[in-house]
Amino acid sequence: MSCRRGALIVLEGVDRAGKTTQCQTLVQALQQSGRPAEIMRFPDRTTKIGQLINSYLEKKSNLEDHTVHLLFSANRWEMVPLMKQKLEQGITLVVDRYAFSGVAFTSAKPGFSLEWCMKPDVGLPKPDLVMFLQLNPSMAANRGEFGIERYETSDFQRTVSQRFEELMQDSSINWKVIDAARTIEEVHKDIKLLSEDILSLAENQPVGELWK
Ligand code: 2DT
Repeated sequence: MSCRRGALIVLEGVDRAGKTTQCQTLVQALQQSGRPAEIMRFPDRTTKIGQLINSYLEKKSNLEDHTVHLLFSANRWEMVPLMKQKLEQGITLVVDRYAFSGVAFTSAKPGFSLEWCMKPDVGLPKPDLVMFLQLNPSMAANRGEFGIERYETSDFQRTVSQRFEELMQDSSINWKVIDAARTIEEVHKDIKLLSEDILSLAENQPVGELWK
C-alpha cells in the first residue's frame, strides 16, 4: 500500500444512546490530533434512495417491508466507492449506524430472520471496529420523549435491542460494548482510546468484507 489507509469505525446503539454526539466528538478529537477523519451516517438522506427512505421514516409514504430493507442496503452500497476512496486516501471514517442497524431494525418486524436481513449487506466494507452504545430502555426513556418518526416506540426499540444482542454474538466482528449511561465526556474517553488503538492496527491490513 502506498499510503496508510484510514480505519472504518462504526457506532451503533438504540435510539438516544448518544451515537450522533459521540461520532461528532470523535471526529473532532481525531482531527485535532492530526489524523484525517470524517463523519458519515446511514441512512444518508441526501441521495435519491435516501429521499425515499426519509419520506418513509417521516411516515409521508408507505413502503413494503422487504422493499424498504433493500433500499436501506442500497443506500449503503451507493456510498461504497466513496468510502473506499476515502479510506485509501488515509481518511478514517466514523459512521453513525451501518448494516447492523439495518438488520436489527428490519428483523424486529414480524416474519424477518436475521439471516435474510443480513444477505444484501454481505460484502460491504467491513468495519475495523463497531462500538455499541448500550443503554437500557428505562434510561433511554429518561432522556426524553420519543420523536414522531417510524420505529420510535418503546416496544419496537426493545425488540431492536434484542436483535443487536444476537448480532453481537458474531465473533467475526470486532464489537466493543460501551456503557452509554455515563456523561458525554466519560463515554468519549473510552471511544477515543478504542479508536486510537484500531487506527494503527487497520493501517497495515486491507479493508475486509462484511459477513463473508
Ligand atoms: P437515524 O435516526 O439515525 O437517522 O435513523 N434504520 C437505519 C433502519 O431501519 N435500517 C437501516 O439500515 C438504518 C441505517 C434506524 C433513522 C432510523 O432508520 C433505522 C432509525
